Formats: sequence, C-alpha cells, structure tokens
Amino acid sequence: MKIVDAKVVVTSPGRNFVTLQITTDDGVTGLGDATLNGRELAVVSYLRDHVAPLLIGRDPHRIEDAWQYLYRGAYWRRGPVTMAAIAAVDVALWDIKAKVAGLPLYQLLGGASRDRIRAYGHANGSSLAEIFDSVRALQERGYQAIRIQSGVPGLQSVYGVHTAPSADGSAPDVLAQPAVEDWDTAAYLRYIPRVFEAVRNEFGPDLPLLHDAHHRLSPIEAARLGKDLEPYDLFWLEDCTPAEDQEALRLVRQHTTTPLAIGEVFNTVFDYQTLIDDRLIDYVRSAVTHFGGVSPMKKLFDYAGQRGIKSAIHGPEDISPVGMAAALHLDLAVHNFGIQEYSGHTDLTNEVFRHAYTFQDGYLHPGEVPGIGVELDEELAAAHPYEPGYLPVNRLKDGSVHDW
Ligand code: GCO
Ligand code: MG
Repeated sequence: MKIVDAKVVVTSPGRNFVTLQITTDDGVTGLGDATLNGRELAVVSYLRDHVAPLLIGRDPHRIEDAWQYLYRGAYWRRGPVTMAAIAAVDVALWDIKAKVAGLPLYQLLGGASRDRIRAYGHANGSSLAEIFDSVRALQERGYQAIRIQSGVPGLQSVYGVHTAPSADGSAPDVLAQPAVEDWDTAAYLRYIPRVFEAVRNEFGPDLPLLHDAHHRLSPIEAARLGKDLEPYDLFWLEDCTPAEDQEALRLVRQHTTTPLAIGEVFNTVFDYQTLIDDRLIDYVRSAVTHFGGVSPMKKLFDYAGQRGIKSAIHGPEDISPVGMAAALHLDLAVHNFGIQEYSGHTDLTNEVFRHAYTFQDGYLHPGEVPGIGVELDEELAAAHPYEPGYLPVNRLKDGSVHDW
C-alpha cells in the first residue's frame, strides 16, 4: 500500500479548521486535524510545502516510522506549528490503518476500558444569575460536569465569558484583529471564590466544578486561589500559571489540595517531565491536534498513569470534529482516563465534518465506524473559505501586556 495524495483543506464553517486528507493507492482516505487557532496558515504551509511531498510513495501502515521521520528528520523539533502538522499525519494514518482493519480506532489502541466518556461543558456569565442560567442550560443538555468562568466586577470582558451565550459552539472570541481585554489579578482573586461559593450553594455538593485561570497568575497568587477554592471542592483548577515554567507548579502544589490540570499549550512529553515525575499535577490536558497525534498522546498517558495522573484531553471549539474524534478513541481505550472537555460544534461544522461520535446524558462515545469515524464534505468545506481570525490579547490597567 502506498500514499498517493496528501491534501490540505482549510475551511471556516464559523471558525477556521485545517484538515489533512491522505489517500492511498487503494483509494482509502484518512483525516487528521491540524488547526492552530489564530495561526492556521503557518501549519497549512508547513504541511503543504514541507510535509505532503515527503508522504507520497510511503507505506501508510508505518505510522511510528513516519512520525519519527517527520520529528527527528526535520532537525527543528517541537513547537505548535511542527507538532500540529505531525499530529495531522499521525491521525490520518491511524484512520487509514483502522479503516483497512475494519475496526474503530479504539480497538487498535487496546480496546475499550470503559463504556462511555464523561464530558465537561463550559458555563459562563458576567453575573451570578447569568452563570446559574448557563449551568442550568448545560444540565438540560445532559452535562454532568461543568467549567465555570465568570466576569469580574470592574473588568470589561474576561476570557471565556461571552456577551451573547454561544450554546451552539460559535466563535465570539475570534476576531479579525486581536481584541484587547483588560485584566486585574487582585480583583479576580477577591471575586472568584465568591462565585464558587454561590454556585456550590445553588447546585449542591455533587456537581463536579472546574475552573480555568488561563495562565494568568504568579505561583503565589495561584497558591492563594487554590487554597481559597478548597471549601468548594473543585474537580480542578486549570492552567493557573504560565505553562512553560514547570517549577511554578511546585510552589502551588505545596500550598493547596485543589487538583491541578495543565497542558493545552504543550507540544511534547518534555513539557511535562518535571510535572509528571514529581507529581505536581493531577491531569494532563494536551490536545491530540497540538501534541503530535494519537501515538505520542498514548505514550504520554501511559507515562502519566505510572504516577496516578489522569487524562483530560483539550477539546474546545477550535479542535475540529476530526481532532475530537481522535481524542474520543483514546479516551475510551486508556485506563487512566479523567474527563473530556467538550463544547460541541455548530450545525454547519457538523455537516462539513460528519461524525460517528455521539453525546448523550453528559457522556460521549466515538461510535463503531471503522477508522476515526469522520467524513469530510469537501464541497461544503470549499463553500466556506478561510477567514482571518485571532484570539484576544490581555492588558493590565497600566497598558502592559499580560499573560493570556
Ligand atoms: C480551554 C482553552 C481554550 C483555549 C483555546 C485557544 O480550556 O478550552 O483554554 O478556550 O483558549 O482553545 O485556542
Ligand atoms: Mg483552558
């Protein structure tokens, strides 16, 4: 079997997605997600100009060899652009292998370790009343674990808090120029524990609650927040400090029993070494799409599992249904599964990427279709071309840029 085509498809059915489609001489196709929010075209060029020509003529079954060839062979290792491109190749090849085997991908990863995959959804609001409504709306959709993001009095706009609710998964945060949001850590630290106190009082002790600090705190500030949130029994505090500083988590860990999750901006296992070896976190949160694909994610989970650390694959709206499907096959297979982030996509996105995975009563399942279970409607994708889009940036009251 040989690869005869490797095509990059860019489409924007509400937000941008980059997809690699590999075709074999037998006419089998495989899909991989290479979407890097706000920097999409860099990955498109990496794939189109530098990777696709190297794939032609290769044996699609040699997944590990292709991965090592692209990772070691490029000399320039790691980084989100490189690893998103390699991820797309890896997932597309797994898709092909599983299709040829006539099995859903999870069967090739060891088979199902569980029957269904618990998901968490995103609730948000600029007032407590709005947050409560948002939690209730998610509960009506079946969610049984919920992330809470809140506006902060005195701040105009805060990450993850939409002025118009986006239950349909549309992209209010993505703009043609980066929007500038304001930030005040002291105001945030004063206010957030009150939000979780109110949410606990309203929804009771059983509902798993999560919170994402989006890399904005210093270690001592994060330690303080973790302590202040202990009475409200969080499932986790996510990305409390800038993620590239692994040692920062040591200080946080020494001060709080609030579980810690990190990793959505990580690209390789080396970003986790101290965190895993020294048990400084509880959940590894990388995306299949940004971490080099299914192959390295499986290795990461096996390594983390030796320290009792669980999986929590990154699954926001900017991971395409292709990346989401790949995540779900891993979730079903690995023993040390923790939870899966899932916001869903717009109806149009689900038409462009028709998928076998399902969401019911708060739980996901990848489906039983051979491969990863996603089909790309190329015509519909072409009808919705790329649109420039950026994530917001963050400035303090004195005008200086803050972590985001
Ligand atoms: C999350 C993330 C996202 C990221 C986004 C960046 O926990 O889901 O923080 O909301 O900001 O994926 O592209
Ligand atoms: Mg996050």
